Amino acid sequence: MPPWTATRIAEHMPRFLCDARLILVSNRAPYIHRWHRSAPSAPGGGAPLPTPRGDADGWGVRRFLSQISRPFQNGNAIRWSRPTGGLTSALDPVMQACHGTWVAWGSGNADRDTVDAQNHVRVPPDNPQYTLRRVWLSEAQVRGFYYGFANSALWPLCHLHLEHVVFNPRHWHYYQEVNAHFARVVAEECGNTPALVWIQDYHLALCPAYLRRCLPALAVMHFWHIPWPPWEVYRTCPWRRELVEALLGNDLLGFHLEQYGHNFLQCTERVLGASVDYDTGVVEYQGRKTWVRAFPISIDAAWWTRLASGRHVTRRIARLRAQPDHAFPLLGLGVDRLDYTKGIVSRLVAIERFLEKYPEYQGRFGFVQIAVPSRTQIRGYCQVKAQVEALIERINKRFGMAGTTPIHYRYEHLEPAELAVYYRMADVAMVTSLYDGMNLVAKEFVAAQVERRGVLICSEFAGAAEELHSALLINPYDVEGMAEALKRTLEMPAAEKTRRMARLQTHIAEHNIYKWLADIFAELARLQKEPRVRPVLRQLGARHLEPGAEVYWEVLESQEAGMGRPSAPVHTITHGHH
Ligand code: GDG
Repeated sequence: MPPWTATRIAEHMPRFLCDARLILVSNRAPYIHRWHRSAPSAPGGGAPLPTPRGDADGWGVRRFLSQISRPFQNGNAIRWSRPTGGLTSALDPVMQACHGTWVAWGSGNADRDTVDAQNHVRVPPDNPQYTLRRVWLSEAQVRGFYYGFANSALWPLCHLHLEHVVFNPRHWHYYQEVNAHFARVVAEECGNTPALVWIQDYHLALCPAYLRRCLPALAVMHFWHIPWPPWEVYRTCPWRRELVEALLGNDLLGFHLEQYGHNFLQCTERVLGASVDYDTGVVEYQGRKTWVRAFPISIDAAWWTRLASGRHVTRRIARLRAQPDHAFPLLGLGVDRLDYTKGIVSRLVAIERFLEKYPEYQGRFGFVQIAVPSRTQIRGYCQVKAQVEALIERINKRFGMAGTTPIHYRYEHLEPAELAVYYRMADVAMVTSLYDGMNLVAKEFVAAQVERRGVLICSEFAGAAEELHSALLINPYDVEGMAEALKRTLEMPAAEKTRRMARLQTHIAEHNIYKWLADIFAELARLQKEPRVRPVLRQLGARHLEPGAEVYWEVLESQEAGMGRPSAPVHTITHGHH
């Protein structure tokens, strides 16, 4: 079967949904409007702004000309932008195809100026296809809900970093309040028409329960983008009962790995005494069933390969290579949000050990660390930034020579085209997460390796390691082992590098983000056929079909014919996280 593409998935969505509307719910929005200081040629006029960097990649910021009542104020203009996170760009074509509604926080300073009375704005702004419903949060809510409970309690808890966990009742209060607010908005959007609600991530754990209370018959599913911790860690949470109980408001709950799903099932059993069938991945609680499944997320691999193959990228590589900071015969790369879970400190310590142990590489091996500013209002993030920067200074002092230093540090947000330059140019990429749900950077590096010269070093504690078998897997707690892996990589014969990279590329070309979507919707279709499934979920498709027709579509048919891998129920422990 040819790989899944945006077009193919878009063609299938309406068939799957029949006349039910897809309502996607996430904290981050797919489009953001901001005021920009500019000198407009004529108010409301369409004179193009200079093309911003990266515009050619579909990521640029363009002037927003339609649907706004006040496009200019005191020489300011509203522009819109698209965050490029894998998730928003993958789900956008799906929403465009099925014309659903996306509910998300309006965080841009011009977001309120661009919505109608129902807080709706049609997007994409230059070719409206679906509705974005913006949710407004106060500053106190953002602090308590986003920086507080979501990122100071749930994030470190799920990543096993108990030293960073803050359980603060005020944060919890705001988390409940914001989740209830999201649920109210979603319920309003559902109205009386058939809908499928799809919630994203750990910011909205309570949303399914709140929704279930007001709309008991609604079909609700959820994807959890980070790990789910084992019971021994999860039990430290004062609200352990409320969280799992709320997530059982979902009909289908997806994780990246079977292990995370297994942990979740165990927590429902221990906290709630729910009845769990580990073989089928079904948990039953208070007369309702939730199906827990593993769907490893991926990237739009073809998009990254195209981007990295562009002439702009080739020219930029040549220019960068001419600079002393990038002129090393061997170049390593790290790309991360500056987050303590990504193991940047361990990675730098390993590089230091490598240069110390193998002095012949001093002056021959350089490393580019791209660190994207992230959650800078949280103490743990400031601490890790200080550690990373102190370590880089130390390494550069120790091993710098002849006007160059081994570590080149960029603390900034780059455009995807610039990321593609680094991905393609690097001889080795180091993904050293201490724990990571999946890690999309590992997959993007593979997709952008046009010449197949580079090697991926990947932490065995990143979800990506379960799929990327031809990477060099390392333990980020083992500094000596990482230093040795780096040496092995740099000395690996070219043929072996190409062979390994080709295998990785074949894998991600097939297991791309669109296959992830197809697998999730195929599983929903499969559940609708389950005799034990409650009628509510079944009616999503069945209600709208011709009598006798079945909710079959291509993925399901091919999987049943043994051509595809059906998504496995969560029942075995295959991943060695601890
Ligand atoms: C969470 C889970 C899971 C990075 N620097 C820039 C930039 N990026 C983009 C990358 C990549 C994304 O950010 C990072 O994704 P990761 O998966 O590596 O990590 P998290 O942000 O922690 O994501 C993770 C993911 O959710 C999806 O489920 O894989 O395990 O932790 O796409 O390209 N993008 C731009 N400029 C940068 O400088 N534009």
